[in-house]
Amino acid sequence: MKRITAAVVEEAGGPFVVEDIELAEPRPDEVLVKVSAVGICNTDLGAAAGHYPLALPAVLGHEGAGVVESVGAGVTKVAPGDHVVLTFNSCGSCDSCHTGRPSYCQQIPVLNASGTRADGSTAYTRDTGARLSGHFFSQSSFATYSLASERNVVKVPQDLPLDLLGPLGCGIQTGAGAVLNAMRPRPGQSVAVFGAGSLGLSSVMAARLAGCGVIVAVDLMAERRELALELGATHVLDGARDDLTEELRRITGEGLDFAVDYTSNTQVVRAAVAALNPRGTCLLGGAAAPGKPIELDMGLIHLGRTVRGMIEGDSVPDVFIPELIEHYRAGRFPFDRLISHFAFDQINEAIKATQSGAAVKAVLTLTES
Ligand code: CXF
Ligand code: ZN
Repeated sequence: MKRITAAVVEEAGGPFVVEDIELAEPRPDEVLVKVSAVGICNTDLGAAAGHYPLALPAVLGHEGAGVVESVGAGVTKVAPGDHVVLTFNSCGSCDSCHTGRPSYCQQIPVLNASGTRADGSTAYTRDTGARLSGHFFSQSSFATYSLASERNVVKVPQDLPLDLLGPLGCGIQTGAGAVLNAMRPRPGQSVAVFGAGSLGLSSVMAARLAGCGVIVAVDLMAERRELALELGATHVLDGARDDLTEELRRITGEGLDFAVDYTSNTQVVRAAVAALNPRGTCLLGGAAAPGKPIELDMGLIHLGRTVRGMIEGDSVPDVFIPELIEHYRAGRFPFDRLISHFAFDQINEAIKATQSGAAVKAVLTLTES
């Protein structure tokens, strides 16, 4: 057992409370990581609000970055002292995993949002012996130490500050991968991004990197639209407009080649699909409540348009995260522009800043890096 400090959410909608708890030693396929910093993602907030089938109290957090402290007997991928980014976990043995699409793994819910390991156990307990949910995205990195699996640690270079890298494990790889892995636009093609938060702005940067001709960012907040222009958007639109489709058609002429929605607002998605050119593709990248319906014009789809879901930017994290780091080094992907730092014990303030829109991507710092 290891004594760690963790932010525990006690009940749905309640605050995070920083307290000392016990963490079990790594199993043979597990990796103990000393967390340097961790980003806050909307999925953490959804789980804390009780929107996921995960029992509370729980230790959440799934954009951790840190230093390997120790490894289980069977781990060969990393060694103590290695710098790692923690990402989502996948089983490695279903068809999606075998064909290089681990974010569509059959076991995604179990391995990332059940609050336990796949076998139902938890490594997290209170002094009283009471069990806590953890293993969120196989990492629960709102804590000084994280117990990850060998599959969801990604080794990263040691010369970059760890307090920047955590969001590459979820939000930033999702936004960038939507463009670089899922859309794969040809230079000059057009892209519209609906919702210019950390995912949308990562998509904007990736669209510029990919040489897109027209890059439209749509958001309700003027500051976000401003930032989108600085990061590569060629046009911005206020998401409150009721003529989004017409305006997008006016900007693009033939209609959009690609759209990606992060708002999960059905009206916005309908406007996005209607603005596509006949062979255009709209990705749905926002978290929608299970069972939420959407009505789309079947005729538009029949003419050749594609509407599809997108998780974690279709990323193979061991390949894509190092690529994003190289783009960052070369100045082509300045994702540091999205990040605001908060001390770990300021987690509730960081969440407020995330919810108000004051912070695009809040990162909590735990140790010097
Ligand atoms: C999730 C959404 C549900 C599947 C895994 C990834 N998003 C991350 O924040
Ligand atoms: Zn996330």
